[in-house]
Amino acid sequence: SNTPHSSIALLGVPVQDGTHEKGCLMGPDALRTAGIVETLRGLGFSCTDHGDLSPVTTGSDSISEPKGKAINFAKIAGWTQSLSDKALDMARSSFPLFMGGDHSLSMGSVAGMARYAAEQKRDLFVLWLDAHPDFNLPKTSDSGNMHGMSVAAFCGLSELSGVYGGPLEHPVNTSHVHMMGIRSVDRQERDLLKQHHVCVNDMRILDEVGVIKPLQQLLDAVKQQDAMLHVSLDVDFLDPSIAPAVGTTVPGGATFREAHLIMELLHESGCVTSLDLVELNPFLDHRGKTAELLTDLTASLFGRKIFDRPTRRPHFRHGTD
Ligand code: EXY
Ligand code: MN
Ligand code: MN
Ligand code: MN
Repeated sequence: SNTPHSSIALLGVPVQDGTHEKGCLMGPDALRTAGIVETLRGLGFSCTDHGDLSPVTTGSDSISEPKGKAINFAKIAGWTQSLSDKALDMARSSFPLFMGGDHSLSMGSVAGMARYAAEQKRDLFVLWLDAHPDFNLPKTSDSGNMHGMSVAAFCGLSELSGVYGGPLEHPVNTSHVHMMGIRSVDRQERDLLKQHHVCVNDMRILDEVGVIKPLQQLLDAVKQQDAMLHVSLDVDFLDPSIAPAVGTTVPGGATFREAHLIMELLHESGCVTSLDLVELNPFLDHRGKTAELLTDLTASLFGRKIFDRPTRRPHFRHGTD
C-alpha cells in the first residue's frame, strides 16, 4: 500500500461553534452511518473509531480574547487544545482521520500534526481543499465565525494564539499551505494571503490547467523535503450539485471526477499522513448523498481505484506536466 500506516484512527469532532449554521455536530455520525469504518476495513486497513472528542473547558482567566470579532472564542479554544493533544497521540501510532464538525476543527488537528512532525524532525505541509481560504483574523472577519480563521490560527498568526493558550510552538509555515478550489475570498483576507505568501490555486487555475499540475507542484515539494502532508477537505470544495450538505455552498466547485482524481493521485503519491473531513451538515443533505460522497472520496485516498493500473501513470512522472 502507498499509505505509510496500515492502521487508521478515526475521531469524531462534533464542533459547530465555529459556524452560525447548526448541524455540523451530526457530521461524525453521518459518516459512520455512510459506512466509513467498514469501507476502510474493506480496503485492508485496520481501523479504530475513537468515538467523539470532548472539548476541555478553558477558564475565562486563561483565555485572552482577541480584539475584533471571534464568536465563541473560548469554546473553540477548548476544542482546539483538546484536539491538538489527541491528534498528537493518535499520530504516534496511526494515520489520524478527523471527522467534523466545522472547519475550526483544523486549528487543533493541524496544530497536533505539526507537533508530531516536529517530534519526527520533519516539516508539515497542508493541502487545503475549500471554496474559502479560511485566513481571516478577528480584525478582518465580517462574520466573526471562527471556521473562517483556521489557517491563520495554525500558521501562528499572533491574533489567534489565544486558542492555543499562548504562542504556537510549532506553527505551519504559510508557504507550506497549498489551497485548491478557492472561489470566495474576503477583501482583507486576500491582502493577508498575499502578505503571508500562501499558495492559492483558485478555481480559475483548476479551470485552466486542471488539478494535476498544481497538485504535482505540492507533492514534489513534500517529497523533496521528506515532509508530512495533512489534507483538509471542506465539503464546499465540491460543487453544491454533488455535495449539498454544507452551510456555505458556493457555485462552481470541483466536479466529482476532479475530486476523485485528486484523492487517487494523493494515494499514489504515498505522501498523505492525516486527513480532515469537515463542514458536513447532515441536516442539509439529500438522502445521505454528501456523506456517501465523502466516504467514497476517502476510499479513493486510501487506494480504491476504478481499475488496476501500472503504479505510475505516464503524465504523473516527476518533472513532467
Ligand atoms: N470568509 C467567510 C467568513 O470568514 O465568514 C466565509 C468563511 C466560510 C468558512 C468555511 C467553511 O470554509
Ligand atoms: Mn473551510
Ligand atoms: Mn521547509
Ligand atoms: Mn469553505
